[in-house]
Amino acid sequence: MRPLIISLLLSAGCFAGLPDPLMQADGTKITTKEQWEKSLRAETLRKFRENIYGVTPVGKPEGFKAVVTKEVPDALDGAATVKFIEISFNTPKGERKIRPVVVLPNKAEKPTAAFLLINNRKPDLLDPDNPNGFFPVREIVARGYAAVGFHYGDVDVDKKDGYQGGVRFQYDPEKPADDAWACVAAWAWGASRVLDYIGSEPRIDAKKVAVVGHSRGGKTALWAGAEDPRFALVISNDSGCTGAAISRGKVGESVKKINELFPHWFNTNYKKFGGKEDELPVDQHQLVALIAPRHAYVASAIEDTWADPKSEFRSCVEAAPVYALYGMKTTGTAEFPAIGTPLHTGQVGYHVRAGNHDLKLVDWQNFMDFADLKGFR
Ligand code: GTR
Repeated sequence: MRPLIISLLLSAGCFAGLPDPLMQADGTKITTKEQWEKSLRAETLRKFRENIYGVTPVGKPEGFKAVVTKEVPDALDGAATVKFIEISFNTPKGERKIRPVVVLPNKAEKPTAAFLLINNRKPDLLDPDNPNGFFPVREIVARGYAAVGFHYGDVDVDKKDGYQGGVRFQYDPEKPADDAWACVAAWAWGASRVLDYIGSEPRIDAKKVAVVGHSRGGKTALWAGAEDPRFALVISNDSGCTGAAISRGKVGESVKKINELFPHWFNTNYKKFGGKEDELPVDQHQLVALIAPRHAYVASAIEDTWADPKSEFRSCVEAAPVYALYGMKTTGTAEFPAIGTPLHTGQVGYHVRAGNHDLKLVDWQNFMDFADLKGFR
């Protein structure tokens, strides 16, 4: 007979040893949402800040202004109004600007829900006159939603040696502290600033904003949702390592690899955990849990083995105990679904599609189906 502990580990599969999202430092488990909200949620968030994404030093900045620089009332053959916005604010080292594009459905009779895309690819994907599946504004507007997008490069520079060109440098010293915010946290902070502007846009219902990101943008969307409870829905597409995918037992990209390839995305403390995932005080299912009781959505592509679809799905399953405190389920099943069979019945949606690493129209159609079902429209 195997010793009990080994049997338990084997029966739990390769995700054995995950931190229990309900466990407190004193070794007892919480049982109510009040306990989660009063202390354990903050403690979990603190661990993610300290060990992975970093501590963000500022909220809505001084001198925050948002102006419409151009407005096209009859864009997309009359289906939409497009507004080009310039957000500006002061930092200890000068001004910075974020320039979102806002596409509003003309047929709407009341303020609509919106999808806010963190664009980590070419800026021209945000151009409403450039039809593309990464930011399919025509389709979003046709379904009665507003589409808002901003380029992450407005906030921070996605380069190993880009520190001095980004917003972090405008607030932080020459050499950032080991737990200081890194790029992902800075981009997430930028998404919150765009949400600040959305609060003043009369044609959008700011209580119904979904933050969306793909890949590094998907990691950013999750962190934005964890840090900013104003996001009602948090959507991560193919976010993989240090996004939705659980790090323990993950295949494809590892903590070690991501820190080597992209040291600027996460803080210095995170570098200690390369090859030592078991020593991380948290794992990524707890990031999904930080979004509770709000809606979350994780999407994967079956050929994207670098991101690891099964580990992405697993975080939705392992976040379930926190959603259960609210009487809610996440995906409602621990069984990995078939391609093209989205799981949309719970508070956390999931789908895996055919093909490789990308954000496509079919992903968006699923996000909008989910939002429709959850009363965003
Ligand atoms: C990959 C990287 C991933 C992912 C992606 C992207 O090469 O290893 O973590 O974020 O890039 O952002 O496109």
